Amino acid sequence: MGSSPFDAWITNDPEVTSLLAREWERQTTTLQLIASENFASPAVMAATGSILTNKYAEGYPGRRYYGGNQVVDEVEELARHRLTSLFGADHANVQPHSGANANVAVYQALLEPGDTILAMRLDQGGHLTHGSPASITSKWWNFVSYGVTPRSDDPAHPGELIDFDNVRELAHAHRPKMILAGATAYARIIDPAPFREIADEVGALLMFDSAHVAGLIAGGSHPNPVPFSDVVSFTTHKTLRGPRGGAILCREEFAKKIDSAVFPGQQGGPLEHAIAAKAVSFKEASLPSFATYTNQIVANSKAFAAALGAEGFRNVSGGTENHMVLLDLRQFDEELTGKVAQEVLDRAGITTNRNTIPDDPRSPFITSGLRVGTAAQTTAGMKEREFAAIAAMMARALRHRDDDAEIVQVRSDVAALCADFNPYGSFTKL
Ligand code: DSN
Repeated sequence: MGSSPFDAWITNDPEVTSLLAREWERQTTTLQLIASENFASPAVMAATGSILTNKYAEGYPGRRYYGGNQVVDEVEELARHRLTSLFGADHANVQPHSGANANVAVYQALLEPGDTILAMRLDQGGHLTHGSPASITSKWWNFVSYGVTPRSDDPAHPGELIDFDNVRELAHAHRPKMILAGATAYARIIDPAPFREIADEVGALLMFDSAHVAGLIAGGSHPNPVPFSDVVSFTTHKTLRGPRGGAILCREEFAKKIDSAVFPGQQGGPLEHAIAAKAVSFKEASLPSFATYTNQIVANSKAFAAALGAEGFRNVSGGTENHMVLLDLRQFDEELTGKVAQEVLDRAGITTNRNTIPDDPRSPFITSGLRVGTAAQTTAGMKEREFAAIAAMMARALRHRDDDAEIVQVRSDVAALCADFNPYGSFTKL
């Protein structure tokens, strides 16, 4: 069993120590292909586990409801400054505990209950907080949903791309107060320019949820939505590779409303240890090495998509331009569901998540799709060659899913690959 350098801090709690050691082992000996995950740096993890966890700091720098916040004020100011510089934004709020909190705070700040928001439908690639019937957002606001264009068998025009004619038509028909761009299962670049154009045609605000691609934007691999948007929300732990949490960027005119919606509107005391870790990650994301990293993420995804295609999987939207590949499993095997594929791959040491695909005939719990991402294993140093090998391992495990010996063999090949690409390799030697 492996051990992390943090274990020394908690040796008086063998149960938790043992659980952390097991998770350390899992993360470093199996493949992490969940598109929304990454390996945070040791510096980010150290700040997350720092003394700042002890401090109450309700309010904002210079306007706290508790004493003793001299240092915390500097921490949060540093995080805000680094973030506005990174994306060229007027104002940043770094307090949201998560992306969901950030999104709800934006709606709360800029809309009245019942106002209309035009957003991407969950089963077409949108997020729960984009008005899913299961989310509180759909109870408080009136969501109208756009989707993607129909699938086509013409490789030059594969379809399953954001349907801007549909966005424009719905915007003119429903006159939403806000148009929301951004997705959670969409493998193509989301161009903010046509969204801005449509928002201006109908006098709507434009919000861009860049949770998945914030790192790709910071690294210059994707267009920056900030100059086009009134508000940009995101999580800090996906491609941005920071601690688990959320953040909001906005134009100066909305700063006061956004801040009031986050605190006291949504949250109480901010997690200043997480904010310090966010500050660390914003600095990391501003370095030239981060641009190299995000370009490699995209190159790896393209190689992965091509290799998966060669194994018989269908790439939804015909390929990828970001950190994820969304697979339609039916072409590989009509009987194979996303649920079964995820479970088989788990047994083989390949961590993925099942996902609905556009017009999926199966339920969100079963699905016909699988979502895989390259951000985490790219952090671990993997390149195109390794992703081609992973595609072959996935196909092998899924083809032989009823053969335990074959699954054990794939798991052993996965472990051998991971041994050469441990994201915390040098760290474990401390
Ligand atoms: N659940 C996250 C994802 O995996 O995309 C988004 O919140």
